[in-house]
Amino acid sequence: MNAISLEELQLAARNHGMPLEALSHPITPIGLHYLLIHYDIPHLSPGAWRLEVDGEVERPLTLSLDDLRARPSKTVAATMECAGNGRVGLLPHVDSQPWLHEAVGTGEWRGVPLREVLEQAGLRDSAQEVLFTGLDRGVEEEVEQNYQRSLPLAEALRDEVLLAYELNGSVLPPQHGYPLRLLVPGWYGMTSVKWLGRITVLDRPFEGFQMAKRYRLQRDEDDPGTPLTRMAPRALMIPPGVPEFHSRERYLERGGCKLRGRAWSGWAPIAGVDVSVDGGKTWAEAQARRDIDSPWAWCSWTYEWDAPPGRHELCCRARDEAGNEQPLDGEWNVGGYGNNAVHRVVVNVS
Ligand SMILES: Nc1nc2c(c(=O)[nH]1)N[C@H]1C(S)=C(S)[C@@H](COP(=O)(O)O)O[C@H]1N2
Ligand SMILES: [Mo]
Repeated sequence: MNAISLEELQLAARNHGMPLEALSHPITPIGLHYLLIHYDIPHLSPGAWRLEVDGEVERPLTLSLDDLRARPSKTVAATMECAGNGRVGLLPHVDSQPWLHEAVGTGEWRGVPLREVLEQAGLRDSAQEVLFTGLDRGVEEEVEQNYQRSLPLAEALRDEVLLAYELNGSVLPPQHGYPLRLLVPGWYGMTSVKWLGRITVLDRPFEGFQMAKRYRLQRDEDDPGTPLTRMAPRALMIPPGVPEFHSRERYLERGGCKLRGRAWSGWAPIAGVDVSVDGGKTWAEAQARRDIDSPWAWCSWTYEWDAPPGRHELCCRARDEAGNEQPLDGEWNVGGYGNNAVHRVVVNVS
């Protein structure tokens, strides 16, 4: 494993992951869902806050939180994962938020369908993309900026794309975007802009920092690369047994052990999950089951293992109905994105 710097530790202490034992919850409890915050969490007062909708629209809108809450709402259970999940597994080391596997969570998000707000504003024929501006501000590569991301119009108009003001039945917490965030189910988390202040309909693709410089798969610094969009398939395992405090290696007794975990893909439903109990030499199919009534949420899987004494490396691997499968090893790229190499857990059986 490669060493991380003090700067990376600083990021990791602010942006925590979901402890993998929390995979036992179908809906991740608030506080266990991972966090990724580029700058500071803005402190926004609900009375003064407004959402502006402008750009290529017939009728620009200014909406308060009460205006949004008064509209018909929709609830969507969706799994969200950071595009940098798995980054530390890539070599040479990529200097950024040092995720292992835990930058994921599933929320029950409630809000207003984005499409209905865009329809109220009236899209002009020139509309091509929708730009989302967060009210958080910071500096990256000497560029001072608000966090901004755009979506092609067709994606923005999908039924399940929400302007969310609730998570798991509670008011959206400050760290998850209070008072309002975008939710784009199926896509990596960077798309779901928090602390929304403005939605601007554009007549051309947005070329801002988080589109042009970040969240792209680049072979090297000169490669413009391709943008990250949907989540690649991934299965994770609840580490069985008990952990050793320092190394986090697992300890359990010989005999029947039910391995459990969850799997998701933003491209298509999960087609199957395979498990290896010998470090990836041989594989057998796990029982995968959709236990949340939402195509955007992860499914659960189980595998009956008769654990023999010794030290073993357990692995799990997901495939989806679009034919995507997790690789054994990740592919290095400049930003350290999209590494969905199989999850490996070392256990000591006595
Ligand atoms: N305004 C704003 N939105 C943001 C971010 C941010 O830093 N600022 N981080 C993005 C990234 S990279 C991810 S992975 C998700 C994380 O959402 P969560 O912290 O609610 O899990 O939020 C996205 N939306
Ligand atoms: Mo992210």
